[in-house]
Amino acid sequence: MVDNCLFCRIVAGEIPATVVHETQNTLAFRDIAPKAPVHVLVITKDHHADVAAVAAADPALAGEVLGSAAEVARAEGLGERGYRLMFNSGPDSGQEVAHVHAHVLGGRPLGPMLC
Ligand code: IU
Repeated sequence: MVDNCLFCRIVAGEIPATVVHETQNTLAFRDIAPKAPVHVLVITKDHHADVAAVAAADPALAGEVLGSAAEVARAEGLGERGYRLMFNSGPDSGQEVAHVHAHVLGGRPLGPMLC
C-alpha cells in the first residue's frame, strides 16, 4: 500500500466504494463521477502507477485486469452492445489517480473516441 494513494485506501477498506467484482488480485468498483450509464474502474490490489508499470512488473496481473474488465462488462449487460475499455497513463493522458485502473464504459452509444 502506498501512502496517500486513493485507490490503495479503497483496497484497504479505508474509503468506501461500490464494489461490483473482485478477484484475488483485482477490484472493480463504480466510478464516483460516471461518464456513461455504466462506468466501472478495475484496479490491481497491489499498487502499480499505471498500465505500463504493471505490464512491466507483472504481465499476468495486467492480463488479469483485462479479464476482470471483460467479466464486469458481461455482468453489467454490455456483452451484446459492446463497451469501451480505456487506460489513462501518464500526464498527457490526464491520468488523475496514479494507481493503474481500467475504465469500463458503456450503456449508451459512446461515439467516436475524441481527444
Ligand atoms: P483517471 O483515468 O485517472 O483520470 O481516472 C480517475 C477516475 O477516478 C475518474 O473517472 C474519477 O471520477 C474517479 N474517482 C473515483 O471513482 N473516486 C474518487 O474518489 C476519485 C476519483 I478522487
